[in-house]
Amino acid sequence: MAKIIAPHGGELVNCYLDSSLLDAAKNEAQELPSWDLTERQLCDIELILNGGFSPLTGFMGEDDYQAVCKDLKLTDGSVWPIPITLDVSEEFAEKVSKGNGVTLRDPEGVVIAILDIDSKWLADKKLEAEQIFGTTDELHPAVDYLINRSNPVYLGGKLRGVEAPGHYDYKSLRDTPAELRAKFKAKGWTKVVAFQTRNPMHRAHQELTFRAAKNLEANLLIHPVVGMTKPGDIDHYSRVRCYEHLLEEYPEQTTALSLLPLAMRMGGPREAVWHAIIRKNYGCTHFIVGRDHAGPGKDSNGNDFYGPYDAQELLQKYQDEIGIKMMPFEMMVYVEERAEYAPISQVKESETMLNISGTEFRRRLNEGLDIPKWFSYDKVVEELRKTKPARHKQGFAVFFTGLSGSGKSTIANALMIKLLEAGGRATTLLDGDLVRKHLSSELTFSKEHRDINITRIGYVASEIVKNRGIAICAPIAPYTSTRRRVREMISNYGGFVEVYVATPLEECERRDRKGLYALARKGIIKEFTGISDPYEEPTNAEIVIDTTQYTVEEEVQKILLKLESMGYLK
Ligand code: PPS
Repeated sequence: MAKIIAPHGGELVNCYLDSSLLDAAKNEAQELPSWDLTERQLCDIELILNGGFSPLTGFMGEDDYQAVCKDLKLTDGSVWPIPITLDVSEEFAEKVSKGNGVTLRDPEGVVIAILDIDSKWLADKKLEAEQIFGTTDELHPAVDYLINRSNPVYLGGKLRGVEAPGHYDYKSLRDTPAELRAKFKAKGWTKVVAFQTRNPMHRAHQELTFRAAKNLEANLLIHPVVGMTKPGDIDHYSRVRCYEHLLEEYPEQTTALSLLPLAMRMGGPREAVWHAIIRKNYGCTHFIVGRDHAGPGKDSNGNDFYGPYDAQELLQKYQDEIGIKMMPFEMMVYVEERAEYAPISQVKESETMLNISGTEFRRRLNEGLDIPKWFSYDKVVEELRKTKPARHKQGFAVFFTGLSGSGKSTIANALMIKLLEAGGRATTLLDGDLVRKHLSSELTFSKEHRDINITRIGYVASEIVKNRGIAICAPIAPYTSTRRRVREMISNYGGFVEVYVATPLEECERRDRKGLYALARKGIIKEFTGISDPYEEPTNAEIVIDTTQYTVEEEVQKILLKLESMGYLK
């Protein structure tokens, strides 16, 4: 039998300094080297400081990190499945060493904590990806983050918390573990089952959470992640409005909503174990784990990264040690004849099962199609329609990539004219040369600077798309991982169409409109794409254009028809 600890019992870490030590620490912080926390580090530190990640008392040192990677355990033997490390640049790492303190600040410069370094090492990221996520495939969002975005050096050590990361949104719905435990105690909730989600909740979710709570005779905590989720997910503002509507569907006094500032890794089985530990820290006794918990989607070969029940199996193994009981759940489907939901295994062969997949639901929203009442609640659908209007009302980006002189700018300009003729949305062209002049004039053509340049373009384009305009981008963008990051940044807000202008190098060089290839061949221009610098050809572009075969007008038509078929033009 699993040992269930009382929801308001169990040791919680609190890394915040006592008020008597605060002033001295704030003075000390001004003298120490400073590191600006990334979005993910800010999520992690909030949960370390407030005890959500108990028993961690800081960012992991190398020994704990190795133990976690190999055995899902900290060196003290407690179960811990995900590395919580502070990744910093090599340049910063050179300035600090074991025994030093580092001031950790939020993006506005507010001092959050002091890290007392007791470990510093160069990460073996490929190995970490393999050990933690079971793959080095960069289509896994956490592997992509690890390999392409996180910094190379890890710092470990205890934290002295100065101030909790600030939030202006939904303050009344944000609880620390201690606050949530106190709330449970005040309400007399001794048995609490938690539900983790990063998506809007519909009737099936209401049914399964309600059933789980009812069967256990437990109270229910809806505990959605509002830190970082999977790129492309619905933003948390819209989701929280949906959850608030959903709360009305449960019996009074039985269910609570609280927001969790976690940065998910989409790590499937290991992530499920992590989620369970966190919920235990937040005072829950039971944790619901369904099919493909925290699944990252498909790999480069189109296969799922993890088996549908791998997460349940792994948590099953560790639940007793953690001190929380897993509630595995089956998929709930709507049974037409009974006009009610039922677990899939309880549906008879003669009955009709109805279900709308996440993909189908998004398609219907995108196309402004009907969403049946049995699937969701009117108020929830209304919220989501406001956030995700039909595609022809959303913004989109057309992102050209290709060698210098491949014809990107010519086609991009012609496309812009056609879109301006059609009207309806504000349209901006972010051409490679123009961006270099107005946004990136200080940058060179090194890999690092090219990445910064493309990320800037992606950022501007994502703002345009967020505001439902059209952004046409035409840089060389030679690196796959940077193009992927731009796609992610923009797909969060609207459409993204990548157009690979695949004019062969020989042809670009033959045309040499700007005379740059000649200079590059002579070595006068260094790091020239295609000559002395790489161009990684896109393999998943929506459109591939061959300018040696078709006219500009024909290419533009191809793009317009693609946009139309995707639903962005009406
Ligand atoms: S990148 O890699 O995407 O940041 O490059 P991008 O900003 O699009 O390049 C803009 C134009 O800079 C000219 N140029 C070079 N291109 C490639 N490599 C080197 N070293 C270089 N130096 C200058 C080139 O004309 C690019 O314009 P396009 O329109 O692509 O010809």
